[in-house]
Amino acid sequence: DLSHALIDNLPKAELHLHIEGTLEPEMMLMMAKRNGITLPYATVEDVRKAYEFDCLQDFLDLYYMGMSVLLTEQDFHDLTWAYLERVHADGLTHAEIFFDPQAHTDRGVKFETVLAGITSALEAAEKEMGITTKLIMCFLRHLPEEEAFEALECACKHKEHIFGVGLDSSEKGHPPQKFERVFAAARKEGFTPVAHLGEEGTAENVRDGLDLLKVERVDHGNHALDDPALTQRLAKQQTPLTMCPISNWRLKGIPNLAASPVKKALDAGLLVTVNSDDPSYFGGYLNDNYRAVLEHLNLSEAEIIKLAKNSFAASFLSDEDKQKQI
Ligand code: ES4
Ligand code: ZN
Repeated sequence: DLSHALIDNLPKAELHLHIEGTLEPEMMLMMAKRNGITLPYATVEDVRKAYEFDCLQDFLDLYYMGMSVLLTEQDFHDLTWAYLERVHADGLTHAEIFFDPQAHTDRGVKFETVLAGITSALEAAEKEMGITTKLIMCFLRHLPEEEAFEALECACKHKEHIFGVGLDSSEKGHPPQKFERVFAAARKEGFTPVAHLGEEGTAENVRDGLDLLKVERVDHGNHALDDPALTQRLAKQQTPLTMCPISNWRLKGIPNLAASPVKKALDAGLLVTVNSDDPSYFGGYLNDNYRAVLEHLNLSEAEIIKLAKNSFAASFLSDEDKQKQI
């Protein structure tokens, strides 16, 4: 119908997307075969059936296992290209993409192999589809600070390809404080800081991310809305939040899509955006997430347009490039 056509045709940016979370079961099995890797799945149906999660950690366990098939530069290129081609059809014109180098270097894959494969696909997408991109390297928060410093050292050799640093993986037990020093070093090196905060963690984590890590954007940020003073601060500063409705639902952060905090964030005047997070694992790409909030939160067409405009406003495009896209 009309609203769905509106969503499909609106230019949109995606700002919260883990490239390893776009690995579709078909590609996973193909790469397992091509690289001689054994997985506990025989068929695409086996893989899909396993994607039933009770919490973030349940998902992370399968996410790290799934990405074990990614070994070569070609693998990272194919993965990235498939995502961009898929969302190009959804009206996506700009993407700010996370990658998790430590999940690969820990398996003996070179940082440079990962980066070269992703980067060549980003360059091809710009040339062939006009999609602009930025790459954000995430530190895995369940690993020691020292290992995050090692990843940062690698990133410093490739500043022309890496725009920002992020923080992902298990939020519980790994508060922002743990990465205060590595974020200070990353900012000093010129990387733009963001972090997953308030996904399973509390409003206090979001506040600490702002104050200690000095993040310029909050990934998820759901639990910021539990705290009225913090909500006011985010509205006043217009700190962007990259929310992921289907992800929240599939990881049981919310009981159903009607409980997504996107509407509450819009009503509070926050610079909120809608994103897919790990579309292959959660069963929805960018437009599926827009349709989910449209239907379950009864959003108006004006609110859908606002979310699409917010996606550019909240991006790290230059003001000049934003004007071209909005
Ligand atoms: C993630 Cl949904 C989510 N939360 C935290 N870390 C992640 N890494 C990939 N997806
Ligand atoms: Zn995420």
